[in-house]
Amino acid sequence: MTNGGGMKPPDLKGDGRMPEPWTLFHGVREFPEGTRTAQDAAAAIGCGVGQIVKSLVFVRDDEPVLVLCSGANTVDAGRLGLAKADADLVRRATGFAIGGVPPYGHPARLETLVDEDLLGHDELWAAAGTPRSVFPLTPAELVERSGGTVARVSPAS
Ligand code: 5CA
Repeated sequence: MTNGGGMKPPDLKGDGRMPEPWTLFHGVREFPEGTRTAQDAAAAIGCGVGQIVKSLVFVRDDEPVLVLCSGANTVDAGRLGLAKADADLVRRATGFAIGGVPPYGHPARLETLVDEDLLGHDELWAAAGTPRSVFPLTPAELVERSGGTVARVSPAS
């Protein structure tokens, strides 16, 4: 993992050291055919697209905001006051490139919103840092490890 932009590393273990990715993501599965998009990931895993966690970076007041969105949903950026980040900011804010951004394990803590619809599944799958790797976790684990706030992120129906 990189630590660009002079940001402080996370202190998940309380000793100021950077956690290694393999201590953060358990049960990682690699798919040579690729898991770059939520649809690709669901097809490879054989799960519903709604079980895929999209890790999307936006900007609000010049600060990055991470939205952990169900693969079945789109983010209502306008209602949330968010603008989409470009690929450079995604990399600087998370340490990872688009298509492999994990929901936590970033070089600095990000304001994070968790799509409430993700809580309706027993098992979720998220990117493990590359466009070919994913790992399973429960909604409770996602909320706890990301430190995110559960919210409605998609347009009101
Ligand atoms: N590995 C999959 C499933 S976990 C994954 O990472 N999906 S994702 O949705 O979290 O990441 C892909 C998202 O990156 C796209 O939905 C899109 O919102 C965003 N994206 C794709 N290209 C760009 C780009 N050029 N600039 C900014 N964001 C982009």
